[in-house]
Amino acid sequence: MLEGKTGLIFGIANKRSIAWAIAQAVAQAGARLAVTYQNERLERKVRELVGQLERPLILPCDVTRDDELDAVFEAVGREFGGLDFLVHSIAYAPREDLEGDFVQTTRAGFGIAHEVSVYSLIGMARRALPLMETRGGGSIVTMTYLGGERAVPNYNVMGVAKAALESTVRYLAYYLGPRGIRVNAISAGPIKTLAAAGVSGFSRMLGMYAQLAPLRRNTDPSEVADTALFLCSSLSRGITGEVIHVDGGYHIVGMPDIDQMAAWRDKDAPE
Ligand code: 0WD
Repeated sequence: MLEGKTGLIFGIANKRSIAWAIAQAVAQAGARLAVTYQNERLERKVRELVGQLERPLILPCDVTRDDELDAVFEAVGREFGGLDFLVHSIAYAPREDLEGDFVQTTRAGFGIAHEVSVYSLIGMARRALPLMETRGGGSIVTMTYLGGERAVPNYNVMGVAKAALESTVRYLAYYLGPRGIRVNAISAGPIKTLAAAGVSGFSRMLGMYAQLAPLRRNTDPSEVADTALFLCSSLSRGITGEVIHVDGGYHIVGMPDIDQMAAWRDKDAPE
């Protein structure tokens, strides 16, 4: 599906990262990849993982640094001569802003959550634009969560950032569409990763999802990766500005089945 295509993936921290599942799926489909790691702390792990792929380009990038973003896109332009797809799988908020009373959200926490998790997508899209135009268009995919549409306990400022991210997807799609570039988001159900560990009560959340989602199980990273593959490929050529939920259908449930809830409470409610 992606034979002869090139992609750039941000957000691999370790083997559990959603970005790593996506990297494997798109590489399997034939794409050549550039990936980034946030800092030296993560470099070794990312090199080990990504070394399994075919001739990867591995570059440092803290997305709060314009010079590092510039260097990544310059290297990709030099090596690949263009870019067909970009995956943004990055988010951050200070831990103290991911629990407790939302009204206590700090100015600094609000700012950093939006800078890292939202503005970074705009900065990447701007730099990707000329590289994608040389290919006659491209596809940009980012990762979001239901906490951007509904209030979810403890997700707090990250939910506000995800709402901004989803709006950013629509604005980017609107402005980049005439240049042949599509921009979409995947709204994934909870998956146990490093970032998820920062959300207070995450394990209980996994239990809830498995009980309440119509598919009655948690989201597997490979399901998210296959959707990303679809969005990066020409199979999705008519789709832009969209948020696709890959969450076992959890987001469509208006009310849980009361009998099932009672059985769950009696038997196997999560700790
Ligand atoms: O349940 C989940 N895991 C879900 C995650 C459900 C729905 C959506 N998502 C989203 C996240 O919000 C994020 O946008 O998926 C995306 C990827 O998250 P992930 O795969 O769950 O988490 P992880 O493996 O930790 O990758 C995110 C990485 C960071 O990891 P840590 O945990 O070290 O903060 O984003 C990177 C970093 O490697 N990152 C940065 N990269 C460059 N510059 C920066 C930065 N400033 N900050 C964080």
